[in-house]
Amino acid sequence: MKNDTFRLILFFSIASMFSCSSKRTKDKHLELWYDKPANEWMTEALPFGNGYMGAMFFGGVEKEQIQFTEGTLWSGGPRSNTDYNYGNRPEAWKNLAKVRSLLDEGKTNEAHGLASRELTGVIHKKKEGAMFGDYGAQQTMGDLFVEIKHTGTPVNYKRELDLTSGEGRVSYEMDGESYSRTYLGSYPAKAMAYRFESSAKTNYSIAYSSPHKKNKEAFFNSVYSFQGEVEDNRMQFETCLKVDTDGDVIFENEKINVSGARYLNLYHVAATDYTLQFPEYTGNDFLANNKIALQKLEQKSFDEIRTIHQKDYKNLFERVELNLGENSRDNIPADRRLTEYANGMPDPGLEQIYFQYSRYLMIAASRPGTMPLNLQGKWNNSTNPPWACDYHMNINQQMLYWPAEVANLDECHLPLFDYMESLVEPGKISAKEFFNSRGWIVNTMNNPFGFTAPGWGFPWGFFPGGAAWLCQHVWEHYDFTRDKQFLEETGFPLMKEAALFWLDYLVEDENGYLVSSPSYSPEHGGISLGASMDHQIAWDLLNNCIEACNVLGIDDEFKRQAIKVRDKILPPTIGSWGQLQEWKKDVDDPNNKHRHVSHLYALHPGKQITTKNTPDLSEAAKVSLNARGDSGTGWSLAWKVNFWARLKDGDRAYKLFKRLLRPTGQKGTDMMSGGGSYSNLLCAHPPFQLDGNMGGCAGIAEMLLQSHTGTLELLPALPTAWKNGHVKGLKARGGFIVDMDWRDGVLVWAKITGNPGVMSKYRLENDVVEFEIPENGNIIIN
Ligand code: FUC
Repeated sequence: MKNDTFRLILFFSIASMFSCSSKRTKDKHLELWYDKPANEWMTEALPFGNGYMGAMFFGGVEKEQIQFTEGTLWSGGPRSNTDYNYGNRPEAWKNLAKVRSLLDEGKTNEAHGLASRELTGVIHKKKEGAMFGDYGAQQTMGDLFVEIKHTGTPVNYKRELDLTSGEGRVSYEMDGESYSRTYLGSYPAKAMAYRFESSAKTNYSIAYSSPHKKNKEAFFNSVYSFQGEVEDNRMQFETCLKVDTDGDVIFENEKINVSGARYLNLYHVAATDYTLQFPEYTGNDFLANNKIALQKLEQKSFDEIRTIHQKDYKNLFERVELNLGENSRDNIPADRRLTEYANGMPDPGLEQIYFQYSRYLMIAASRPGTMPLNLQGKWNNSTNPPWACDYHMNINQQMLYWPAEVANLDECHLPLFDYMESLVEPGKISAKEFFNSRGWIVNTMNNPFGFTAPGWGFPWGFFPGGAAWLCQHVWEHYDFTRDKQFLEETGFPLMKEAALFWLDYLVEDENGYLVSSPSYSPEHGGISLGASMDHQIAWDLLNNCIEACNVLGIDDEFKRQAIKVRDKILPPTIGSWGQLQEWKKDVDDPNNKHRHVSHLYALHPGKQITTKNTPDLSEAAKVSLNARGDSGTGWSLAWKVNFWARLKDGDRAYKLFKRLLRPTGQKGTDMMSGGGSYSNLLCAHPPFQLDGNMGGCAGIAEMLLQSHTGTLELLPALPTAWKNGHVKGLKARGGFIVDMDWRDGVLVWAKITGNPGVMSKYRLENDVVEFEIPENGNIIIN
């Protein structure tokens, strides 16, 4: 960067004098609504949650179904089988040298055979057909069915999710009477709350249906309680419903019958005996937990509970506003909007709903003290869900949290860090058993019971880079929040311990570079000596460790070592057809369309490749991306949105984003190349996976604001379609908050808020401007 392109400016402006956004009113149209009940759980029902529990409501007129679960409810683990060994294969490392030498000799098939036999994790299946054995799977807790005893034809039916207040609703009229329902998940109350209202006195019948064994069922003092257990590991749980109504209540034949009610409030809690604590993962006093939650609800009205919920929700949700253009289609049901959008109808309102929906879902499912988001967030209706509804570390888990910082929800990131901390102890054992190395690892598939070993199938399961990739999240959390205490106490210890593995694992090749052997570019291309993704992840982790040492002023010896190793890692390489090589060997196939694009990690979410600092590598990334094409599963499309945004091609990113919004049904989609959105706007891998929603949200932010180079890049990849717009509250690395207005594709106003005295740079097109945050806490650009 030439010096003359810098200007040091200090702004002491009065924000409101220039603020275009001050005239703005809050967006009222953040609502997904439908004119009919849902038939299908996955594609139509609407999600809500309180962080701990996730639920979906269908909105049936005569019978409401509320499917729910609690994040800790799992089968498998140490209590399911005395042989459960966290996946580890004792002393598997004794085969490592042989696998490496076979790879050195080019005997790939033999290396694959040996690694498949010896470097894979172990699960035990007690039953034929038990897909995940003692690895287990996330479990639905069951369904609540509420029969509304009326007959007739509903008119003015509406089923909606209101993102501005964080609640779901159903309303209709029948025979001249009006009926309405409200659903919310309250994090402060640790409860879900449902309200049924009607102008006529109404009778209801409420039943809970559980796929799990019942130990005890009772109805006492208006509280229904069901205690049960998961069959294979005897994990205990309880779910309770507290009934509050102006009608009469009796409990008979396992049903709560309510008669003559104008209102019926149901307060719903659930807990298990699980604790996130290696090695037993048990001991939570779930009965006491539920009792306390119910006691806290005791003195409160539904409206009070609702007010507390909305305050908590809005405190997070309202931090970010996004306006991408005219929102004139909010009078149309979301399923129709989606179809018409795919048929070419511009709908910036739907695009902004998509962005805010992800933020809504994160607030609903990932709050301090809860389990982290899993593949389906906290929404799972099965005892045998796809991929166990687990924590997948070769793209999915990380993507789930991509929007956390930039979309101004950094508290929602914390459950991931608690989970990571719980993986260190088992992950160290796995590192020792499989690789005889220091440090902690995780591989592709992870459960809540410390399964940190490679998966039990080599091609998809071997990915020791998982922990290092997760560590990018703790570094980013620091970089966005500048919370040094977090870095010192939580972030750096995790990062350093993960780095130790790489210091031991990388081996020197014939040219003196450090390479990863054996390695597997996630789920693609076979066993290899030198998958680029491993090198890029290790580089990123060591680079962040070095920065962390500088920030904290500690650990000089480790820092020296980290620098030495980082600078010897085989760098990203350009291959024979101009592509970025996926492996050390130049063997990429230009016709390959695989959904994983792992070798572009350095471009996103990493920062080793940038358009400005490494233009040739960035061109090569473009070549690779063009070859892979514009199709993909849900998360694959979302990743491509982010890649193209980093390549500063807003129109291409937007094209991919539109594909992510392509309507798709439960059937007629292809498992491995599908992608798109169901009518409830949940992302279709297919089937439903939440990662695509979150990746898409992060991709939108990435088009509007980037900060990975240390410079705040304002509107770096604005698509032509988003001609005029406004965003408030996006976060940038360095602890900044950015608001922007643009007209005809050009920034007309921006405000950067930060701590007084903090200096940084912003880039607007080709101009780079240095700034220092003045006393009033912000600078205005116009
Ligand atoms: C990875 C991906 C699959 C799927 C699974 C949950 O293994 O390769 O496409 O998303 O995670």
